[in-house]
Amino acid sequence: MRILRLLARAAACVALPSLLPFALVAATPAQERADQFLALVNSGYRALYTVSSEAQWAAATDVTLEHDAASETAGKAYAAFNGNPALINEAKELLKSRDQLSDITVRELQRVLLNAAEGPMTNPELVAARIAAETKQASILNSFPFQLQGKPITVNQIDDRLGNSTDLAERRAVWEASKESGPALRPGLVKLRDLRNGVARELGHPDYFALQVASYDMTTEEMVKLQEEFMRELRPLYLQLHTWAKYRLAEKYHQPVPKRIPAHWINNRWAQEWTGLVDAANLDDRFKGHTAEWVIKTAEQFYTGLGFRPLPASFWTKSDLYPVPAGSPRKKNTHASCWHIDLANDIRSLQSIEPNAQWFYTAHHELGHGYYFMSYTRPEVPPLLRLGANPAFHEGMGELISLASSQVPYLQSLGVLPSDYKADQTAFLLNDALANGVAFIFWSSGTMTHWEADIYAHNLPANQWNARWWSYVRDFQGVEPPSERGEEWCDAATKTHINDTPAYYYSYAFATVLKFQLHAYIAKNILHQPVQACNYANNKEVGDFLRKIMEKGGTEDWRKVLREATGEDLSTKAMVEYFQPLMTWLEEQNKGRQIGWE
Ligand code: X8Z
Ligand code: ZN
Repeated sequence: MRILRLLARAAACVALPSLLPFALVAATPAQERADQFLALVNSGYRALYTVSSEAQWAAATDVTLEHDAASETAGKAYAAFNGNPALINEAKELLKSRDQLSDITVRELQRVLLNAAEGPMTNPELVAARIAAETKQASILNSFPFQLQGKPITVNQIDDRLGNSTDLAERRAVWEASKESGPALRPGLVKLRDLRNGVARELGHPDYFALQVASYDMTTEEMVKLQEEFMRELRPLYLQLHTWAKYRLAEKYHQPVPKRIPAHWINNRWAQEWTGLVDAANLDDRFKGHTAEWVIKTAEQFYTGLGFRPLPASFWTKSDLYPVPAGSPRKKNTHASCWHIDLANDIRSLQSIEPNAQWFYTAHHELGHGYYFMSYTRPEVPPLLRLGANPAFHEGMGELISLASSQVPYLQSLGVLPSDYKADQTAFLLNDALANGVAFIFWSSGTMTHWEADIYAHNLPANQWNARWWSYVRDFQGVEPPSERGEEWCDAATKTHINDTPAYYYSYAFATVLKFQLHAYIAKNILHQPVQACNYANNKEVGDFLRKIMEKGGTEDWRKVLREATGEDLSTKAMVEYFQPLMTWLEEQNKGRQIGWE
């Protein structure tokens, strides 16, 4: 979800929601004062969020100097409102009487301060410098001209070649081509590290990473510790998976078994998801007869089948869903995202959908954001709180539906798999672990989270960035580069989020754990089906369960939302249980092999 990280979150003309619970009892003077203040802030926030997201949308879907300039100007107007010192002071003042305010009012005021911290007008030069640098970085990222052997190559083509080529020399050349954007993005990222930290410190946050995890009501240390717990609990399974994968890949490429897996052996540019390793669960060919339009329409149907409304008509006219046609000079961001342009009904998605399994899951993921937006767009949720319970809940919804969309009975109901298809259960489970969950945790909780914590919270000198990146890839993921990568590279910056959604990626690890937890609840308590093979399709009770979580938006603490929905606290238990049958199988397969890479 690209919800304008820089401009973050939204505003309203929806009148005074915080008055509603108090309509029948006399409001305290503090509550009355807060209501008046928040009515103003919500409407200004929403108006400027809309202007700014429109401008950012134009810049992301058609990279031009004009669109960049408009986006920068709109970003400044947005910050001028949200970071206004009068607004900051009033929010702080009101929070001193928080015991006289409703819970939702307190949450709105806290959000006012978090939004202000993204562009505090207590230091206008710093904010202006940040917005200019963010705009420039996005522009370089979104228009980078990748080349292979001197010829232009698109990101989808890079992914296709890494997904299909069995020629290691070719794979290495493509992998190396995909890292060419790093040096172009490095200077901007070095500058942005300081600007982002400077902005965050202006309102007393220790650094930019701390500002982002404040959305979870957590500190940096708590978030990093949580991510380390995820890895600790999943490590035995990961070590088995890693071992199985490296033997499998060595066989595939006719190479000796390495200690760590060379990065270009894996289909994903960052080894974040390990797809295509399990032939019996490889569904790529099954999507060949379909169109990209079918992919996104089918994703919508998944949600309407659960009882959600169809997407607004404007979604179909205003979204940018398909790759730029060959030969078109237009440059656009190629990473999937979903946008809540006006914090009301203008919902759009930016994708480059092609009919294959990866885009099929991604389309289901993106619409998870879209349906979250739609669910909390209601008068009871003020624009300031039109957010997920936390960012990982937003990601988790899409991830959950993406997991559901990969289950065999659902694919059979669509005709992607024949109705008499006999799935090899172990193969599917193995593929899930490699491509949809376990390997991903060691990239997201490990490499991404630790590297970003280092650059923001621990001020890692820029001349150590690439070495640190690869030391994390080696240690957490057990993956190594095809050759030494010196500091002239900035391989972290080849990952979209490092540039335009900074200090956010732990949210995907959290979302992965959450998706297995929600999925287990749904399978056991609503569908009464086995967790590894169940079909959500057309089940309205599942829709009601998800809607109850989503329609709250950011009005309640995420811990409470999770406990009320599932009766549990956040835990990897469901994820470990989901893969338990696989663990036994892997141990058998890996007998006599050296496990891990140390
Ligand atoms: O960025 C995304 C989504 C957009 S919110 C496509 N994801 C992460 C990534 O691609 O790195 C989904 C899971 C991980
Ligand atoms: Zn997402």
